[in-house]
Amino acid sequence: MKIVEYELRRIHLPLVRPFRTSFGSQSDREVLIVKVTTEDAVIGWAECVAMSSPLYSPEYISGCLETMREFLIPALNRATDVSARTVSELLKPYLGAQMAKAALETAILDAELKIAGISLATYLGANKSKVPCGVSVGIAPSIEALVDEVTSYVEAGYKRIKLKIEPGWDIEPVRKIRALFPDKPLQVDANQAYSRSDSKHLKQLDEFNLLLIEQPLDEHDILGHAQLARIMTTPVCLDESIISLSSAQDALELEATSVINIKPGRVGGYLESVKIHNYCLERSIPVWCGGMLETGIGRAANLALAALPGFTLPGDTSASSRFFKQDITTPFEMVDGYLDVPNGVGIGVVPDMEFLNSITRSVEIISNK
Ligand code: NPG
Repeated sequence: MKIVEYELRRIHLPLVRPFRTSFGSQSDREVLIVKVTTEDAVIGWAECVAMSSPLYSPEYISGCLETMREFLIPALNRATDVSARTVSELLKPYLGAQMAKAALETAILDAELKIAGISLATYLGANKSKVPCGVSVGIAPSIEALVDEVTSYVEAGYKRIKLKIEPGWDIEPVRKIRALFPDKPLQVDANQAYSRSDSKHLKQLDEFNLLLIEQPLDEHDILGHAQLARIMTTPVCLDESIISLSSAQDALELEATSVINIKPGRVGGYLESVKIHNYCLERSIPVWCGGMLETGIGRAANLALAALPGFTLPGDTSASSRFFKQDITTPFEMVDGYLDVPNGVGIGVVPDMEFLNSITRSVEIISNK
């Protein structure tokens, strides 16, 4: 396949409410949308999940744009034939850049699957037509505000609640929510906010029957996570530390994690995600699909992945309305706590161009003619 044009578009979407994590608060989402056009004028779409600033990952939108423009797209353009399966090998000389690489691979995959006439879900190996929805709840201004927010999600039908935690916002909010919803699947996410010396403090979370504690320590502290996992009964789940299949294999072997959050952007794409999924499935390690406040473009592709058999825990696959008043695609609406997996060709959705243009801040075209 030949790609004749890459379009890199920055858009800005307001969030329905501010989203606060241990690394910062955001009230809007800037997104980099990638569009590829093949020589036969087939279009593929993808979303780069990097944030505006390097707070969650070293990658950030301006950096991804530069990496794509200066290195990744020229490398793809030098190849005579490009297919999604060859993208990671072609881009291997350029280190890191998982989010940028994932977006390019996914856009190419979307175009390729449109040509082949199959859906991403089928291609990846999905065995479900709908997936249960979890919701990620930010750090709230007060326990009362948290209770209100969580209650609204429980009433809306969410099957699992994830509470963001940080030092000073952990045991008490979790105690309160657990007391109100004794049977609700509940988990916490620290986004690296603790250190090894907090292990006794974190162990107090064991009394709340949590599904898991996500990324309590620094992303590089695999040993610390293994030590913590030994003393806690709550399963430790890694997110930021898992950037590839091999990092997942190492963390599992070292018993630093017993559950894995798979985020396609963080690991370099959907194909690498399937490899991690397959490795975990063979070993009965549960996995779930993380979220990065995706628009409908990224959400559609995540739903396809979350429909694979090893995704046995609800993911951060929430309805479009969790974050956005208006999505750039037909919104994903939750029915009885589930979202349908798109079954159209490719990722199964396309943006509403009028709305997309209205929220576009810049467009850059890189052609290969
Ligand atoms: O549902 O899309 C969603 C958000 C889920 O909490 C969520 N994502 O650490 O997993 C995370 C967190 C995140 C959000 C990370 C934005 C980075 C950026």
